[in-house]
Amino acid sequence: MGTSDYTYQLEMAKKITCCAVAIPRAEEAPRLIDRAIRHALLARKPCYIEIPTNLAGAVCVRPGPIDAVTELVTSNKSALGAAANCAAEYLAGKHKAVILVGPKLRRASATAEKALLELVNAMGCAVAVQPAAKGMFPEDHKQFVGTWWGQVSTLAADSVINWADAIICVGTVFTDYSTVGWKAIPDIPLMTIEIDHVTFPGAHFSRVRLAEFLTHLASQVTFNPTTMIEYERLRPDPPMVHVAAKTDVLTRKETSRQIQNMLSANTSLFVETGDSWFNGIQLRLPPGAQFEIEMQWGHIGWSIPAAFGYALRFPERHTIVMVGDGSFQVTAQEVSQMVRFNLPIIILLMNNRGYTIEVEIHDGSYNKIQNWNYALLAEAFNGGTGHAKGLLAITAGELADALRVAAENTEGPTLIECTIDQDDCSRELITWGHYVAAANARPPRHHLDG
Ligand SMILES: Cc1ncc(C[n+]2csc(CCOP(=O)(O)OP(=O)(O)O)c2C)c(N)n1
Ligand SMILES: [Mg+2]
Repeated sequence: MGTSDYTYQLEMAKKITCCAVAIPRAEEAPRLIDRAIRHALLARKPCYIEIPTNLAGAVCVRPGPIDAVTELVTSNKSALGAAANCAAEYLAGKHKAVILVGPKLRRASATAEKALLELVNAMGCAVAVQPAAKGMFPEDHKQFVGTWWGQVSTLAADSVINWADAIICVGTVFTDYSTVGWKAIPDIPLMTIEIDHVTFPGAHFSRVRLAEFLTHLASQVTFNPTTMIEYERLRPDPPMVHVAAKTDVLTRKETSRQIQNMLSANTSLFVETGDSWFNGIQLRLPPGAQFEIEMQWGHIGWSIPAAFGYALRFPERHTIVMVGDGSFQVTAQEVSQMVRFNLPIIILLMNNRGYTIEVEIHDGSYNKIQNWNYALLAEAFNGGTGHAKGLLAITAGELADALRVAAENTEGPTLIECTIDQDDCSRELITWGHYVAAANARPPRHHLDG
């Protein structure tokens, strides 16, 4: 550090993007920029292009046709056919097939969700989603059986997944978070459809694109509703929802009840790491509603800038963020950008005075944080010209009033601080936290290579 080495940022970007390039000379610009953009389009992930200020205006050679950059990669035909044959073998003799949808489904291609629906309708079996894939399969579909998240599953999805004799995994990601501390891992042989390959017990096929494979499979599978018939017996009754009186002190459950009533086809809901994950996963998404969650790393502070970028791209959608006080403090200044661009994002800040999720995983004094006056802070960003509103809700009635104010504020963000008791957290968070804590406390593995 502190030397005149200007490659640090490129080296850092290489670790967190699918392709990172730095343009050293103008004549290399077309080749390197094309390469980075091609990678980004294919992987549907960010790339990094570094252009020195004194090169940005330079003339470069003329780039070729853009098709070379944008053309899609299709499956290798013989690999696709062979994988389909293997799928028929895998499903032969199985009676209790289910489909498990993971977050890579949407990353695979723009047509992947539609292709999945074709397969689901052709198979007639139960369909569960992983938590990070919530919203990638319509929750009003008759074959939707909930979020499979081991002990903290919704709608009893675990009862049917644990009973299955074949699981078709589509874009799944198994981590300590999605498996509840490595507890919820299917223990039967799986068929795994990834973005560009398919794997079976004993066979692997490269260059088979996910959406193409799903469509192909849809044309050859046999309809078998066994897992749905069983699920209809297991499907839990709708929960009895208690409606708080206006003067009742606000609780987590009452906040969720009011948020549930706000959701529409036009809502895009962002849920941040913390109890907001669990509160968000429990909500029922109406058709058309979008759900965004970052469960790969769970880095706190993600939701505020992510919602800002999203609202710029989709101004017609109604963006709502559920975020905890601790996470909000990491990137609070990005509210300033929402104010600057007049984005009517609603931020529901759950103030339970600390890092509650961490209390359940590993408690200590570091889980306490300085309390802020969040409503005042949001309005501080106005600086005389902005239209942000900051409101505090201590009772159920105050939250309802604040949501009405938020709906009318179309010129800027509205932050509603929902004050809840420090111990008011979801049962699911506590259960999940205990298992993840146990997994994280395993003795370290000793590496032979030292
Ligand atoms: C960048 C980063 N730093 C630290 C953590 C560890 N961490 C996970 S959740 C969390 C606290 C979340 O607190 P809050 O947003 O208030 O949510 P709550 O659980 O209280 O609802 C922390 C510190 C992390 N995941 N990412
Ligand atoms: Mg908190």
